[in-house]
Amino acid sequence: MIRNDWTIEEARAIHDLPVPELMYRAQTAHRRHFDPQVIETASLLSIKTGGCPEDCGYCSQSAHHDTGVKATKLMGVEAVLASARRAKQAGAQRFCMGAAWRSPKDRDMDNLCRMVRGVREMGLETCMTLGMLSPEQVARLKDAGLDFYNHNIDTSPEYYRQIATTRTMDDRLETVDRVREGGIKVCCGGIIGMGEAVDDRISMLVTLATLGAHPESVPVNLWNEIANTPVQERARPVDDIALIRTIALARILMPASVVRLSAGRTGMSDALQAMCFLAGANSIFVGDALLTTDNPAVWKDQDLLSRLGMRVAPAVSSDAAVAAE
Ligand code: SAM
Ligand code: DTB
Ligand code: SF4
Repeated sequence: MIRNDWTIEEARAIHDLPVPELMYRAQTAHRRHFDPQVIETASLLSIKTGGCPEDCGYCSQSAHHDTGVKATKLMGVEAVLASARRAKQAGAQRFCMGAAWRSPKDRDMDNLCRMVRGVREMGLETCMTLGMLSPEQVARLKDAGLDFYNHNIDTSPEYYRQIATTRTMDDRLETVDRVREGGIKVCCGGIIGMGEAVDDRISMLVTLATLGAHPESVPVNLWNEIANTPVQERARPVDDIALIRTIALARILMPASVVRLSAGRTGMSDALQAMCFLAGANSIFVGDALLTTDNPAVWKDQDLLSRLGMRVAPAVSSDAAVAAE
């Protein structure tokens, strides 16, 4: 049963279950909707890096923090398509293009649409993450064939103000709603390890799990440390068991959504990643880089999945509608 009426108390009780029981419930939910041997893969490209006017305290690309990331212009269409071709060769199923913008400029829309069309023609799924969108921009991207739009809520509504001040959680949710209404699949998750309390992780997941329809894709990022950012001061390492509990809770609350073990895998052991897959994570980013930080080498991921007896394939949810039944 897919529910969107979860309460914080219910979610807390699930989160705090003894780990054997928690894992059993997560596995049961996972197997009801997905083949547990299958991992979906996406590849990321930063098509416009740095110089972002937003002040997200965790991000290397905000112009508010002196992180050493150089600002670039929007890449040309051909260079983006060449990168997508390499990602496909490296085994990616989806190509996700990210831009360090508050929102795209209308003058860039033609080229963004060309990128979507070109990537799609290669047989890759398309995803973009460009900041806030107007309904007109959603319509144009949909028309170009965009499959997914990533727009994270990043943390709990309660902790949000500690993390970013140039926009609100409601601004984020408004774009998520527009994307949903425009018929593009929603990729929406957040970051853990920014000094938030366990209650914030639970509240973030309950916020996602009580949307009118669950996001089709839920990225869980472990904060990748960025020097000279405000979050560096407040960040606290997330212990392995806490990460596993967060993933399992995401799987149980949103059983038909793909849960992506996103940033932070370079610091994780093989055994921890395996536990995250058992807890219900069924997607990863592949390729040596995320946006401005590292990701495990392609051969390492191939070797890990082969030793686990898992295979790369589309994570097909047996439930076509992620919307609450
Ligand atoms: N500017 C657009 C936006 O904010 O939606 C798109 C790009 S932004 C970099 C995409 C997401 O990357 C953020 O919402 C955040 O969840 C994640 N992210 C950024 N910096 C990160 C970091 N240092 N560690 C983990 N995740 C990070
Ligand atoms: C998401 O949730 N994680 C990705 C993707 N969506 C765009 C981004 C991770 C970024 C990690 C930090 C960096 O490389 O700059
Ligand atoms: Fe800009 Fe996105 Fe980074 Fe925030 S997370 S500073 S909006 S690139």
